[in-house]
Amino acid sequence: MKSFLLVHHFLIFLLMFTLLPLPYDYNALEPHIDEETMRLHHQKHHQGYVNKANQALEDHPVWLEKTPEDVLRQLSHVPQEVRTAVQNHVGGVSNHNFFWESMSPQGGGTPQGDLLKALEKEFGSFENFKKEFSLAAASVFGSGWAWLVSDADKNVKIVATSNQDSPLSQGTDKILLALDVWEHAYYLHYQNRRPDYIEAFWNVVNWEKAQNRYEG
Ligand code: MN3
Repeated sequence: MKSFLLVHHFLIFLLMFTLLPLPYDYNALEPHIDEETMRLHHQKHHQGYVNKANQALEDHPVWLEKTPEDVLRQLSHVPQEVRTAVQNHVGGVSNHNFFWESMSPQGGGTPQGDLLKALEKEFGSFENFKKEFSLAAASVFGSGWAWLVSDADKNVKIVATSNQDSPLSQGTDKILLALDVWEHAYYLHYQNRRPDYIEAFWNVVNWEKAQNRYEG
């Protein structure tokens, strides 16, 4: 009986979302994204979403067995009494996971290969894609996200979402890039100048990761 209880508690412990470590140091994206913003954003904001996502699903452990991405893809099947909390907080967990990986200290430049061809086909040129993505990110009213996604036929598309809504809940096949345009993502360094922050993102954007996702 005692060992059963121990095993039970151990399993409960494992059935939780966790805060993934950043794939680089907090100061690695300086001067484009400053260390203090990165630290607060990851340790306080992202951690907060992890905690609240676990709370929201504590009475529905079957959903904690899934990845945050699978939960969001199946959002319409989440029990209704926790669906909004899951949309917000599991969304916050997953969206930030994509965001950290969308940046790299070795980032910037242009994509290559099939992804570059797909962007040129859809937007005419890479420069025009950048312009349209920046405009979509700058135009999000209030808090939200800009995304580069691809569908099952490998067509690329720019999407904007509000709050912590994920394109995965809207039938998107793959997320290639995520840009957080909540004020907490830039206010300490850029204050109200969201367009300057968006411009800085292009200096650290992780095209290698986006290409791997697109081709994978
Ligand atoms: Mn954020």
